[in-house]
Amino acid sequence: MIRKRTILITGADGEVGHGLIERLAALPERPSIVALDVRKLDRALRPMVERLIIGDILDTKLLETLTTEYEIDTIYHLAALLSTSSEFHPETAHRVNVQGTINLLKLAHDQSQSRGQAVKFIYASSIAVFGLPDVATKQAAGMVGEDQYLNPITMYGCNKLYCEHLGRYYAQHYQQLSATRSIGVDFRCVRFPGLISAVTMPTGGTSDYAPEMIHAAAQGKPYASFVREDTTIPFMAMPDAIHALVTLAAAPREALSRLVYNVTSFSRSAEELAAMVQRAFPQAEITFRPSDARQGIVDSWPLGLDDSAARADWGWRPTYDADHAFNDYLVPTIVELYRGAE
Ligand code: AKB
Repeated sequence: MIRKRTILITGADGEVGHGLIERLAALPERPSIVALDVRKLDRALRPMVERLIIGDILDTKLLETLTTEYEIDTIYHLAALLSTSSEFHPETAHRVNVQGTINLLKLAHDQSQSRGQAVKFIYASSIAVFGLPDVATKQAAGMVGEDQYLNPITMYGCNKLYCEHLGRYYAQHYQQLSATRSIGVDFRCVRFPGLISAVTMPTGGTSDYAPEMIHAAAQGKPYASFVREDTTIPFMAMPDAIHALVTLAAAPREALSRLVYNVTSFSRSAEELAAMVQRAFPQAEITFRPSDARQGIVDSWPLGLDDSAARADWGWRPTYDADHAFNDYLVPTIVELYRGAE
């Protein structure tokens, strides 16, 4: 049987999955996409994919069936339980975030053997892999490089950091003692900052105060931020996150000096974000009611990321700085979104 060459996207109905499907479906060559998610895919995206599978990345039978039907040349592995949700269900998070990733790395390996070519494995990691011990250290550290402060304090952060190592293991050492060496998992990973989409809302993250603030204002709802005014972490507008994934996937392997890259766009405090939201929506009611637990998590994440390796190796540049993101992407798109909902 001739198998159809395809791209597999896990977590396809999540925030990043939405933007990625739209971006890939708009390419002139219109690649075949198999979308996998535990939820139904947004109706608007369904015509853009070859096949939608409602299923679990822990279901190895399902994954095996996929490999017999399709020649998967690229996997975008986006499915995960985010940081706040993972703290409520740490063992479940470990299963989904770690065992789910191993299942997909194994699938990538098996596919590479059957097609005789490496399979690209694009992995979405996070600033949650970092763990700064206190706010004074965070202030002093400033922009953090890929190999610094890797002491995550959340299950999600531990899972992401370990999966980065698993990616390296499957890419470079898997089956190192067997007679036939693995052809290859071409593992490539970006560490995202907090992401802000104008068209979807995150669920269960700890950087969610930024998107929640702006979406609430656009709907005329009051918003109480769960972090302090001075809380600062890096952010990125969703189109730049998609741009990072597809640019890294397209980069020639020999240009990549690392497997894991920081990417970032702008760092702003919660108070600065609130001021930007208020300028766009003067009626916005934003207050600050920090929660100790979630505050502690964001305080352990860096103020900013050093993404110079991504810039040097594969030409990474965000399109949106903070003003451009607010004025030309977030505000106009969100206004349109909720106008449609009236
Ligand atoms: C979260 O808050 O858990 C995510 C992330 C920073 O990875 N948005």
